[in-house]
Amino acid sequence: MLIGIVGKPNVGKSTFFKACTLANTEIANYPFVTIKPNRGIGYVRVECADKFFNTQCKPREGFCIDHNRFVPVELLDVAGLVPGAHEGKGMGNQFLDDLRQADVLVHVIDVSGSTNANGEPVEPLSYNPENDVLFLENELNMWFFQIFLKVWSKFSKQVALEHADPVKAIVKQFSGLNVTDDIVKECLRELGLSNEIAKWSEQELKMFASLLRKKTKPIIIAANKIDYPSAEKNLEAIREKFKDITIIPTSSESELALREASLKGMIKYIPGDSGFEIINEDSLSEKQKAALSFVKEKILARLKSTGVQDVLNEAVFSVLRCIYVFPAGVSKLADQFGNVLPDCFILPKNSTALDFAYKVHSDLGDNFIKATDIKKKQTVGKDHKLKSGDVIEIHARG
Ligand SMILES: Nc1nc2c(ncn2[C@@H]2O[C@H](COP(=O)(O)OP(=O)(O)OP(=O)(O)O)[C@@H](O)[C@H]2O)c(=O)[nH]1
Ligand SMILES: [Mg+2]
Repeated sequence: MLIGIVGKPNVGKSTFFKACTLANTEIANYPFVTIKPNRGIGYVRVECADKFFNTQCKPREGFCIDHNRFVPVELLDVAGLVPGAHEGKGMGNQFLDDLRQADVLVHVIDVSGSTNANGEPVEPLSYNPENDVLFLENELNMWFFQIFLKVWSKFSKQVALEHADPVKAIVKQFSGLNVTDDIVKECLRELGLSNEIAKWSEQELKMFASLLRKKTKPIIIAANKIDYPSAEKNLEAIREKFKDITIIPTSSESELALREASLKGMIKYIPGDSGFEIINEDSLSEKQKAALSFVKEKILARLKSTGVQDVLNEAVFSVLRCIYVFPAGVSKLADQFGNVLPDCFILPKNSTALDFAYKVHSDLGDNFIKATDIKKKQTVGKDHKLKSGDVIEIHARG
């Protein structure tokens, strides 16, 4: 699972990334601070199966606090995009190539309207962040279009010459973009495009590239800097305008402050929670106390969370509709080293027991006999569709 973090410069992409990963990341109030992409591990938060079994898990990756399991996902924070990036403006869009493998994109916008189109600081509320939603989609679509355009003429003629299946040929040619048979078929059907791809006009290719982008790189919006006094006005307007996009208000700076305070042992904070506890009041400076009380009153009391954890969760479980499943045995929940529920896997929507077996180990998939739903103590077959929170044992030959 790779989550790309995109947006114009200076909106808080690196702050969002750092809040999720606690990686050493450069943050500053001017455009193009990030040039080389930052790659790191963040976590989605799910209810751990150890709650159901009334036990305490021991994750091999990630961690678990009070039955809240944090399952790793990969994050990529890239340089800012400006309008015209596909023509080389700003940093251009070459760096987007790092996002080819992304499953979903978090578009960070500055909902306080205090950064202009180029990411330069301006008066709060003086810039309309609606523009950013539109321009970013356009830049991403143009990025895809150019990838296609570069090879299309030669490629489409070759497909015609060899009487190849155009769907399979497209999937193979653009495999680096996470394209699947089903997605290509859906695009052709929805756009009413013919299988004779060499005959498509440039306009048709553009439409195809845009729809494929939308399906392979869906977007969720992090409406960041919601801590600015009147940012909520902009949030409402944007929600009204873009009803089909998930938009979550975030204060990445607040999340970062909470995570760092928690790491230093000053507070107990479970990422995504609506509150925190101060562990040692005396260890806090006046400035730290003021910052924490700001977060508590202005963000957590009003919005119920800083939004950062919600964005990762929504991206994976609502936008992509992925599920999470734990492998275990009927007779014991631990692996051979005694680690209870050591793994939790994120799987694509509609995954079956057989898909899960392959995810755990290809041998288990190849030699699959049956599976057991351990919570229900029920035997299930290879086509059984799994759901989030399932705990599954695979029975295989050999
Ligand atoms: N008030 C407020 N400021 C924020 C928030 N998130 C980030 N900032 C500030 O916004 C500025 C830009 O943050 P960065 O994380 O460097 O932004 P970026 O999008 O990575 O910028 P580039 O790398 O230049 O594209 C910094 O001054 C941050 O402290 C937030 O939630 N609230
Ligand atoms: Mg940055």
